[in-house]
Amino acid sequence: MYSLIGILAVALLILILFQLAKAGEYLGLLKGEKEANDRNNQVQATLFLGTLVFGMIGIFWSAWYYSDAFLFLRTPASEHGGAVKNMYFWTLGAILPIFVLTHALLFGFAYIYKKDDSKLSFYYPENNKLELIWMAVPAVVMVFLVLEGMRNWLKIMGPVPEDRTVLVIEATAQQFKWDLRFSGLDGKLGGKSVQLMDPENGNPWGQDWDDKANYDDFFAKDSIVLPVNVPVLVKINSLDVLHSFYLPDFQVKMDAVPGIPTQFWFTPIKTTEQRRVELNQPDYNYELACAELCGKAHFNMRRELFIVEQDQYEDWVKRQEPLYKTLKASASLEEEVEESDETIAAEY
Ligand SMILES: [Cu+2]
Repeated sequence: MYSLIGILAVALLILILFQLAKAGEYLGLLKGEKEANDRNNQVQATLFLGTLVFGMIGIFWSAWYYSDAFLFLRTPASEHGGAVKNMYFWTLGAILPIFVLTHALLFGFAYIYKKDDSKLSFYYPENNKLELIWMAVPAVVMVFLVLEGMRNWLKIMGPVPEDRTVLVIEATAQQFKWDLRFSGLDGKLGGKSVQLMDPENGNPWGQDWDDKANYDDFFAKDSIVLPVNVPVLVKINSLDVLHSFYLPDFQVKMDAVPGIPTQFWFTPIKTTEQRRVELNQPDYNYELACAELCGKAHFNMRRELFIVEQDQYEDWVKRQEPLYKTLKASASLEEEVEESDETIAAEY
């Protein structure tokens, strides 16, 4: 409500200034055309200067005021998160001075060089040295930023170093949920195939039941639990539209694209407990969010994520029921039902 009143007040102020300028112009017209133009130029130039000053104050004030809401300003909870955060500040450090300088020149010149009959304009068509400098400096900065970005990209998207055991999970997105398949304690995700997809018979992801690695694969039902200090490789798919697998605290995000498998890996370095202490928020939880507006219930794709010690993780895994086990239980139940139907039929 207050912000609405604020916006209205600013809009009204601009309107009043505009009307005052107009009134001044008409008044000037009565006195003479030239005077009116001069006056108008003066008002325009002052407005340019005001835009520069108030615009800059507004930009820096809002960045400071909302800094708590920027998750990327927090200490990252993953191994490579620090590198991503550094890149953000390198980029900001490179563009912020340029941003301030170009805007000061743009609006400042409009004020300083407003129409003045006592000044003559200066014809200055080109300066090769100047052009070379303003092409070369941004080019060098860009090359540095891109190379640093590539280096980190290859680290995050590339294979996990061979000397580290990795936990592979598979995230399949659809409107509006994530299905997260864990490899169980054998550490292997079982094979699957599009041909085997059979949602009606409880195999929506086409898991191949001839592959024994599938027997202990399970889907995380409510919250997701991951062990601390273990590299997690996330294999990402989508069944319908674009989604995006986003873990803000860990500085990782990857699009889920239908038909194109994507992946990344990250290593959580802080348990949920440690994060709660660090932020001094006893109820704080990590979250998995969909970062691609994917439809009406996009917000519904949010899931809670817990980072725990290895032994707690193993306890959690033991409590999960693999899909294979669920299917087998219901199949033997069906057989029993069929059998009893047959006995009943035989009796009569
Ligand atoms: Cu989504």
